Amino acid sequence: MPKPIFVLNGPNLNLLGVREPHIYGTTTLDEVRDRTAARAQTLGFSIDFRQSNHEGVLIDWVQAARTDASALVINPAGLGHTSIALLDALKALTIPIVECHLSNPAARESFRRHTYVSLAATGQVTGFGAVSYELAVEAAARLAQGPSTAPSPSQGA
Ligand code: CA2
Repeated sequence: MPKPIFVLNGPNLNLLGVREPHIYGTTTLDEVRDRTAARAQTLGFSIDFRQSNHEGVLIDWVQAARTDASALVINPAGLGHTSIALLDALKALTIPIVECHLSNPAARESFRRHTYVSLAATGQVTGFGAVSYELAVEAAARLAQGPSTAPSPSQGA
């Protein structure tokens, strides 16, 4: 079994499904965790799903991912727009990093259009609600498995 994919969640995401359902939907973070775990399992991975309201705790978990994770999915929430310290921690990783958002920050207020996390991320999945996490973990799993060995069309018979 490969190392787990870390799925880290930033401040206020513990309120998911409880407050502001018009923006973030009615699915709770526990339900997101269960769906994401199920998708990861079909891809041969487990997940380590965590949430904190504290920047330093998230940074400690990012640092732990250096040795303990196959890949990292992170919804940094508001910290994505503000935290250079979180970016610095992410830059120390060599594993794939997928930035994940429930909403589409590019379609919201202008201050959400930039994230520091995107400077370290391999890619982003945004705007699909809870499904963003499933797609992000699928991308992370595929990246962690390395390049496909399937022949490209130009290599065919
Ligand atoms: O769309 C996302 O996933 C965000 O990361 C959510 C952040 C926001 O600051 C980002 O721009 C986009 C906010 C997380 C707060 O989550 C809540 C959930 C329910 C009720 C209140 C807050």
